[in-house]
Amino acid sequence: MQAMLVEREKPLRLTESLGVIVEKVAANQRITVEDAVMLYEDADLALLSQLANMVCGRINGSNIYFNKNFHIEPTNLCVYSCKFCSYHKAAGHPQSWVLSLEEIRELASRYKGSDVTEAHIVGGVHPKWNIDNYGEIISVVKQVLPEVHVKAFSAIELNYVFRKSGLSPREGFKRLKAHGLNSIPGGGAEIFDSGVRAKICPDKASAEEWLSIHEAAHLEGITSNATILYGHIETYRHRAEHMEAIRNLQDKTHGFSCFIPLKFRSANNPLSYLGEVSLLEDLKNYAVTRIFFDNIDHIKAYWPMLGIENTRLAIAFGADDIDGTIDDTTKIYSMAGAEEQKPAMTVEKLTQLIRESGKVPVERNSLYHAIKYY
Ligand code: V47
Ligand code: SF4
Repeated sequence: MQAMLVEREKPLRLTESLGVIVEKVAANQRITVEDAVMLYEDADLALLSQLANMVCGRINGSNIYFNKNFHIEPTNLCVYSCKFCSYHKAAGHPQSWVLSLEEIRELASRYKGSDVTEAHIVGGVHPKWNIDNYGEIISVVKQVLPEVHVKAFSAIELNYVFRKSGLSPREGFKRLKAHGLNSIPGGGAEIFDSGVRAKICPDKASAEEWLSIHEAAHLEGITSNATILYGHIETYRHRAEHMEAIRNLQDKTHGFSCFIPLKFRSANNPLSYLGEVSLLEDLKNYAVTRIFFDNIDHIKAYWPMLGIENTRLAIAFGADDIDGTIDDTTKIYSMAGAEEQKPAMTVEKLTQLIRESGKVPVERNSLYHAIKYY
């Protein structure tokens, strides 16, 4: 793979610079923030798809992963008020909820005897809950489903409750591990740049806090995911610097399992006036993300956010994981206007989607070990 992949009509200097990046990727070398910005700004989709597929194929072959999972969203009350969020509601609002432990037990019981392997638990930051409330939620799920992997609580929920309970992050994780916590999801990262954060989520945990929660998780042997929220007011440089911070932490801890680009969905929130970026921008972003992370094996195209058709395309731009069956148990994206208003997919549908993309469907567990090849 040489610089000849680059379009001929581009000005010579630009072609040469893109050519250097192509050669780096072909030689399995790390690209820089500057390179990523250049790919965002100047590379065409055909080149991005080729490069992303090269990187993805090197790591994952033809495998595309999914899992059998369900979500529990204990509450959508939240002490914060992120401007992109369509999900949180004030107490007493007709669309607000707080699940009791009995309701959580009942929800988990629906999956008893099924072959679901993961419970994804995440919600708003309840103003009154302490570390014991979070621990009890995990315990209840583990009592009903002892074999199921519990991936629970974003760094935002954890940062708030650890502080409130006077625990360092590592002490907090020790407590939750004793209840059965296995890993943590990637939410709350948004964009790390403090100027952007001040505008879109001024009152919640900072980039440094998000990163230190994940570092502490990794040091306690708890793996985690990482996200980026793109397509609002950020620049390409903000995206690239955000990814660099995550890549740097991964060099230290090796605790991130996957990276998940989350597209800003604009319905029903104070940033609605921004609208949404195009599908082409989504595909470009999957590709640059895949090319950038030489130390995170998996890039997730989260189908309830993207829609099923677009997920198929994301696979052609470097994504190798499409999340799971979900079973209509999450409201975060339906409330923000996503096409999938009742997100649920059977294994047949997931595997068909992957096969139609010319890839091999692989059911995975939460640590990305293959359970079954379809
Ligand atoms: O942190 C909220 C995002 C996140 C909107 O780890 C929005 O496997 C777009 O982190 N438009 C929570 N995004 C969801 C999350 C997640 C999802 C799927 C899988 C995993 C995983 C994690 O959702 C929030 C925020 O970044 N979000 N509102 C919105 N209007
Ligand atoms: Fe709360 Fe999360 Fe919504 Fe922010 S994104 S307001 S932290 S529920």
